Amino acid sequence: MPKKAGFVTIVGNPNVGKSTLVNNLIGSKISIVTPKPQTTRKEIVGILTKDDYQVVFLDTPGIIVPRYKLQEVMMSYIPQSISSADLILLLFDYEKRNNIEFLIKQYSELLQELSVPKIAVLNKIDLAKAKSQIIPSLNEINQALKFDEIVPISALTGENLDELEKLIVSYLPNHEFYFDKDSISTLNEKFFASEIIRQVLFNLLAKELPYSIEVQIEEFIEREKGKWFLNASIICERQTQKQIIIGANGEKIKEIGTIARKEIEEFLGEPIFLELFVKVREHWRDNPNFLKSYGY
Ligand SMILES: Nc1nc2c(ncn2[C@@H]2O[C@H](COP(=O)(O)OP(=O)(O)OP(=O)(O)O)[C@@H](O)[C@H]2O)c(=O)[nH]1
Ligand SMILES: [Mg+2]
Repeated sequence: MPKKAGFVTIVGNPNVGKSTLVNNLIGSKISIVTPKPQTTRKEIVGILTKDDYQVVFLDTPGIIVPRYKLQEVMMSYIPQSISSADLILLLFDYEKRNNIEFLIKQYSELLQELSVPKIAVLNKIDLAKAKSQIIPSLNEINQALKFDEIVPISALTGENLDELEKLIVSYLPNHEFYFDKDSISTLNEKFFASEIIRQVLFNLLAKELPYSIEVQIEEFIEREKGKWFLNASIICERQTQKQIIIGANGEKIKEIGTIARKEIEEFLGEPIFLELFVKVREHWRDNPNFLKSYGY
């Protein structure tokens, strides 16, 4: 049988569960997930390989109207990711079902121009009290725009993901694998380590502060014997933010470090020594030079 392979771009509003879906389909936590919107900031590549197919998922930042340069750069990744797609998944959040018609109107211009197949995915159906409750939302999606398929799922519980995977594969072209069958991403360990720290910061810091934060791995030293050594900078915008991140008597930064170290160790499968420094870089989110140096 000829092999199938292709690129599947996942788009949708912030917080609809795009990264959760990629992680669950691939079976690895490669894209960070938090309860806060705008968690994903770059295109995250996740590769699923089975005997006769390879799906290259492109997870993207949730679509928003940008208010500062970082968000502009985040949004610039979306047309890029879409242009390499063999198939588009547009995710909707069942919790936000009252907005579906409005959302589809927003997306229709973007989607109608695309010649590749499009699957509408209604996520978080575990939140419906009864299965019958999701039918009106599916109908609404169906009436608002022409999709090739409409699939209800729960990325969290895994409900209907096997069916979604089968559908995705049915739309893939016959093609040789793009990547080694053992690779799960094109991104490196250093990047994943910085993302894990950012995930911890999103979870531990209140409201708006995570949006002013970036993480840079300054040193990443693999050792044959003994613990690997990682040094990371936590970049924020103001001195007052730095004080919050460090906390009274350094309690907060200690907590951040402990949790991040454990999660990075789990990801790398190696014991590590993690050193964290907090730096202030005023208005980095609006500074093209800082953004560039942080890989945006
Ligand atoms: N109940 C429920 N929660 C979900 C489901 N999928 C994702 N979530 C939750 O929704 C929140 C956002 O999930 P993410 O995967 O980070 O969402 P995202 O679309 O990648 O968000 P951005 O990166 O900010 O655009 C997290 O708290 C997830 O646990 C689901 O199927 N059911
Ligand atoms: Mg995400």
